[in-house]
Amino acid sequence: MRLNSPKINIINKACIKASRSLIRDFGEIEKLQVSTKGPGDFVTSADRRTEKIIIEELQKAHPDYGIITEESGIINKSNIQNRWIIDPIDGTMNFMNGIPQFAISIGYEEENEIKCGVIFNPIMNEMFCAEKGNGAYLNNSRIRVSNKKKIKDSLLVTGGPKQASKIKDKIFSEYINVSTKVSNVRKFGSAALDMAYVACGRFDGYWQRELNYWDIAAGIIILKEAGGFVKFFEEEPNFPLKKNILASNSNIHDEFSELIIKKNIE
Ligand code: 2AM
Ligand code: CA
Repeated sequence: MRLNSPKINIINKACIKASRSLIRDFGEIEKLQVSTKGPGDFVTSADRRTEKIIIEELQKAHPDYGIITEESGIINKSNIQNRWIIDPIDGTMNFMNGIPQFAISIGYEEENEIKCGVIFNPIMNEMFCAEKGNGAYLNNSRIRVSNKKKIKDSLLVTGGPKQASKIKDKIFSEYINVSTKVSNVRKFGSAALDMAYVACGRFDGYWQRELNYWDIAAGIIILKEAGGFVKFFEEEPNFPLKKNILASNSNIHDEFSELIIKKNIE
């Protein structure tokens, strides 16, 4: 059994096409690491190339849809009804260091709600996808969140702070506080894959501050369709694309929310 719908098929096709050059680029990274210039510029062009292929493919199917992307910003601004939300390489720093923990992430939003999404790690050949009402899948198999009952037994994943963060101290102390109350915490470096891994039960929960909408758009529907709960907190109305997110299986969600959210209100 696999998820088969017109929208998912369009996104899958764009992912597969874009991943061909991305896989090739990833193969070149190792050589660049020993050069004096380093892989920085190369990664930026890989990012742009991947995004261009994805946009071309999606526009072939729906030229009028709005698009929000990491590299190109907003396209077809007037269409806010139907939008693609694209991150061509999520986990850029992993990609740049030759670590195969990165993904293409594409979500489809209709009337401000994410309706379907795909997260594709081309190196591991793992494609996570979901559509509202039709479940979540990893390649051809249905996925579900874990069944862990207690936060104290949970394996969580998080990310940040980014270098430029103004709330580094807050993020570090939150990390310490959470670490003492759960089984363990991981930092894997790709928000999209972190969400996908909660969806398939590898992690029990995920939280992160200061993300962008494209990092997690596809993950929202994949997680929900896998039976997970997603919550945004400390939202900033003037910056709707900035997100603080908390996601987990349904059993630990209340306990987890209290740990992150209540702690910061006190
Ligand atoms: P990126 O790889 O596309 O930059 C790492 O903790 C996660 O946070 C990644 O998904 C990363 O996305 C995202 N992120 C968003 N903004 C970031 C920033 N300024 N610096 C580092 N990671 C950032
Ligand atoms: Ca990203």
